[in-house]
Amino acid sequence: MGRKSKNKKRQKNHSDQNKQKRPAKRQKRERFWIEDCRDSSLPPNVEQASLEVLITQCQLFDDYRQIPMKRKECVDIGDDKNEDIIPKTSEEGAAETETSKIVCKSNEGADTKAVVQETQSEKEASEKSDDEKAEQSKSENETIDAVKATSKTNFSDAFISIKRARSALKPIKHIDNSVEDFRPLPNGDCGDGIINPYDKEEVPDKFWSQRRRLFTLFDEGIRLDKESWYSVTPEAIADHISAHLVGNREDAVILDPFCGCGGNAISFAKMERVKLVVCVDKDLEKLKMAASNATVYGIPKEKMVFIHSNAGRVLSFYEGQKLTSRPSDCETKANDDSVESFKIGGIELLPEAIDCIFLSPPWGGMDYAKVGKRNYTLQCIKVDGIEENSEMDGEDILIGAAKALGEDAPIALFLPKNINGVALGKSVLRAGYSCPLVLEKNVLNGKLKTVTAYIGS
Ligand code: MGP
Repeated sequence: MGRKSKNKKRQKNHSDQNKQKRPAKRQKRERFWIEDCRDSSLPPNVEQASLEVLITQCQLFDDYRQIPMKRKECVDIGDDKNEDIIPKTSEEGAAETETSKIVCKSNEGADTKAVVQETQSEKEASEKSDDEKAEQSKSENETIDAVKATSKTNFSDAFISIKRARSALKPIKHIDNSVEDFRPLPNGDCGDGIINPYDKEEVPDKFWSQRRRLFTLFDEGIRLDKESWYSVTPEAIADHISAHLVGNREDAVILDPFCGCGGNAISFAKMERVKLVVCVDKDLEKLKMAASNATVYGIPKEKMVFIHSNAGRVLSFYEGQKLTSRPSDCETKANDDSVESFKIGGIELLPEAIDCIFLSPPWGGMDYAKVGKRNYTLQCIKVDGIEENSEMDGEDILIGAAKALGEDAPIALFLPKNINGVALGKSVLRAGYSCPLVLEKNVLNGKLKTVTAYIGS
């Protein structure tokens, strides 16, 4: 073999190796709280002020460069249940965690505390001498006493234990490097030759090139405003969340208090077993776009209702899944408006009962990542309050949703990948829940995109 062909072969091997390494490199860069936090266990007998966070993972795939999809009839998106929301057995846990020091930092301003625990695998614990065991139990008891002493109703010192379900331990699948590693061509051309027609300040090329990821039927007339271009949930993720939240419920009524241009609401409405999606937004133009987008997807008119109001206000009208009050003036009524015969109006259109709530609040624009890779909390979310000129944060909204639904009814909360699970766990406790909080990593084409918190059942 000549030197030239040897060199060529070496170059080819090198580029093949690089190709194989690329996904691993990318994963290394993406170390958010959810990736870095370790499993932990609650000290025994700490019942008060404790919550388990169970980390799961869904791996989804799409090909946003593809030829536009054809209009489909309204189809049931099926029983895409999270396959294994099962905590690890102690054996699996032992294999994973061994002796580990767990440092879960919560970001609660001046209250910021590190919850430091020593955990031991059961196997190691059984091998310990009696003295060591006594010493360990003494220190555990001291920790428990310390927690009990400092525990307040605001749960700032609550123990939040972290466990990973089997799905979260599965390696990230990389089925098609050409999709995962695809970078848009200049001017947002995603390979189909169509360049970004918008002002790049309004719609950056990155979002234009991903338009068919947001809505597979984008080319059939989907309408988005500036904010929605960066905040709509990609359809593959939206469909997965819908199936998970609705589960086996028949004739489900879903409340979506931050409907925006309708990505998630349409996904819920596509499900046959969903009876009604109640879409709320404070921006009437967004609601009209959502209704128009629902038409593109062929959603029957009776399956979606569009309500011009704000999230906190609408939640305050429900208690234990039932509508309890409705101000008589109905001042938010939007002139019996309608788009393509979908009903658009005010709070007079609220149904008497709801089953589940899906919360996808604004995260603070594209700057949500600036707080760092593990410091996003519900307090970072700011939305309009119930009263005029007042403000609520994400935790207030969660508390409002929990009250609106009552005991253990299901809420899904759509969050950024830099959410801190310990701080979120404390918010969930403050909202009155004590069941495990499921934090699902939404991995799309091998990349962690978003996190969905499922609370209640
Ligand atoms: P992204 O910031 O574009 O992350 O948001 P990505 O694609 O990982 O970009 P990179 O630059 O980090 O590589 C990812 C997804 O989060 C979007 O597709 C939206 O679905 C969702 N999202 C983003 N924002 C800013 C919001 C928001 O404010 N509210 C809601 N509900 N969802 C958002």
